Amino acid sequence: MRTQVGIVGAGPAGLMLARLLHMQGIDSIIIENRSRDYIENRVRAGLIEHWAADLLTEVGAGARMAREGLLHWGINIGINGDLHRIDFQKLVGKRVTIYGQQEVVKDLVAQRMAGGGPLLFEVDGVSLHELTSKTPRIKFTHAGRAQEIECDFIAGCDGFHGISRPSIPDGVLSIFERDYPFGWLGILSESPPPDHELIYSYTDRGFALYSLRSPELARLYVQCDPDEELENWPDARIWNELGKRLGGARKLAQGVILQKGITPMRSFVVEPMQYGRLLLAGDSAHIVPPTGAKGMNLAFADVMVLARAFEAFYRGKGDERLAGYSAACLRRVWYAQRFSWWMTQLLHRFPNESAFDRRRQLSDLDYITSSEAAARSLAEQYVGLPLA
Ligand code: RFL
Ligand code: PHB
Repeated sequence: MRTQVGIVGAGPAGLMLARLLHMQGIDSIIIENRSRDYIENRVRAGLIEHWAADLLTEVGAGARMAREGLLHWGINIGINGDLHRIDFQKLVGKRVTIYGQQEVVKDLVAQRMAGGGPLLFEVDGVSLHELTSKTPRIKFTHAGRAQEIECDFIAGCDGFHGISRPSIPDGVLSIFERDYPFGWLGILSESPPPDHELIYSYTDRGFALYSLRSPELARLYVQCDPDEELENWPDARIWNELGKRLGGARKLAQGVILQKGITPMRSFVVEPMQYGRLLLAGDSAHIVPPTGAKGMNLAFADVMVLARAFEAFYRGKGDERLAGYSAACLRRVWYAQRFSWWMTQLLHRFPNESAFDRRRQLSDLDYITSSEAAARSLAEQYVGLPLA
């Protein structure tokens, strides 16, 4: 097989990149190691920044989001049970959209299958070759047959555990990372959420987040130990902890738990996000802790920059933009890293924290919930900075 851009991974980054390229008449082949059913049902992110929701609409994948997505013009910060609203509409005139990542994936897959170009599921043994040549290759097996794609470029959109980043020789990438001494236990529950908007709750028992997928479907998280076993969290313990961390200002309805999982928390960046003709985008190049809800949005931002660089190249404007891809992305990547780290360290309990640390967190929370300037800064970053 032969294509202009070989895309490894059919997550938000790979699917959106393929769509943007298709709209410019640039060919791509997407290969994905999981099944269609698996990627369409993997519960993950749920919050789309203002510009990213507009992007989904612009690429023609926003119709169902417009019907089923929920527009949120603010969030609530709970401080030991007292709720404070951050009003995005008043502060920055923007909103975020609640719409599950797997729904975004379904919409982009459906669009691709309806005539956007090849998308191969359940490929095996993917490996990348000749990355510094003008014809890099992807080898894999599909339906029992060995396959090879000759490309002009390879986009590594295969997430944090993919093979693209590890295909770059040792010593080329600088790695910046931080682990956090806690994780999130997340559930999807058939019950109305405690509020129509999100509640980020700081409490002496630890952090909790009350989110949703629809008015009848709650997405709830509690801070837990990073290596906690799920069996230590029977449903009754989860509900008890969620109830205590919500405090008295709202009521917590319980429901059937449809999904349960533990997410470790990590900040991670590689620089540069490219090697020869392999360009990394999304989680393959960087991970943020979920507290700032930035992961999927950052994946979209990367591929916007990447698609523009490919467009310049194929329009005969040279490879200057491709050469500058990493530098163009990293500024936004580090803004999102800083914001996600800041939200995380602000809201969680740390194992070795001192009384000073707790007072400092409370003072910071007091500041963002009482100073308009501080609230505006939070709001501006939360709804998503404009693309450069
Ligand atoms: P993905 O989504 O991981 O997609 C990578 C795809 O590549 C496939 N793959 C391979 N394919 C072929 N060959 C291989 N060798 C392959 N190895 C892997 C995988 O199967 C997969 O389909 O990466 P992408 O596209 O960069 O997208 C990133 C986002 O998925 C991620 O940043 C977000 O989910 C993070 N995140 C959130 N982001 C937000 O913007 N807002 C949120 O509210 C938010 N909440 C979250 C989150 C992530 C969470 N978890 C579970 C990690 C909440 C949670 C709990
Ligand atoms: C979610 O709804 O899954 C969600 C929302 C906000 C976050 C993280 C996750 O910060």
